[in-house]
Amino acid sequence: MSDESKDHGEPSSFSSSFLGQIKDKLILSKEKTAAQGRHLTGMPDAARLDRLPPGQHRVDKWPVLDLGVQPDVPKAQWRLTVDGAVENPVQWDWETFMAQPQESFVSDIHCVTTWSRYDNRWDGVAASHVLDLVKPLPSAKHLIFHAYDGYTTNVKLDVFREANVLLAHSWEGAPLSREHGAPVRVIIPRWYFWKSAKWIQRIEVSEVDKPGFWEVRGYNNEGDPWNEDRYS
Ligand SMILES: Nc1nc2c(c(=O)[nH]1)N[C@H]1C(S)=C(S)[C@@H](COP(=O)(O)O)O[C@H]1N2
Ligand SMILES: [Mo]
Repeated sequence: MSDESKDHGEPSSFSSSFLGQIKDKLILSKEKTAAQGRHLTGMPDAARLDRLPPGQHRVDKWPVLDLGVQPDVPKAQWRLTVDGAVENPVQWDWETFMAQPQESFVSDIHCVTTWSRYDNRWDGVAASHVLDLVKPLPSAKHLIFHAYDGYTTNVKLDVFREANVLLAHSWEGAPLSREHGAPVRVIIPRWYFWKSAKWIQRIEVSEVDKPGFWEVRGYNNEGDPWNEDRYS
């Protein structure tokens, strides 16, 4: 930098303010990286510097996307099975599910079809609580969600274990509507929304990966909006 200021014959005040600008840029980019790193461990979306992932636009209304079937699953008939490569498989009815510790999170939705919706408040049971109970075998690395409409989607076990992943029964303080996945859906805020299965019926813990409905039809096997993991 001192060479540069000499070459241009600028007074040292130019040099130091130029340095200052570079420093600010460096700090800003490091802060961004740190913000995104913190996000991985559950930093609220609202605290991010860059909140809109690349290629996304913001919407206020919550769109509905599914395969054209919106199953009607009364709470009395609803069951959730968590099984596969676990020590303690469980099957919960509605009362047992609601008797688990309840958590509340606010997170953004990012759909691969390019809409994002900020600040959604979810209530439900934390994924980490479910995993603590069923105890996946050390060899288990994958999860496959099975839904009442026949939909499936897969994630890595470690993604499901993250702090703000939820089996949600409520949105904005009211029970989920049927079209959005009642009585219970998965919410994985850090991934594109196709990974968040509506009308959840079974969570299969697995040693092998099993790509789901969209994953075998050209969608990415991962789904990180910040990495634009859209299509494979
Ligand atoms: N059971 C089930 N879950 C599903 C889907 C589906 O078709 N069936 N679609 C996925 C896709 S592609 C998206 S974008 C979101 C849409 O959720 P929403 O309708 O509540 O916005 O649900 C995901 N989960
Ligand atoms: Mo989607």
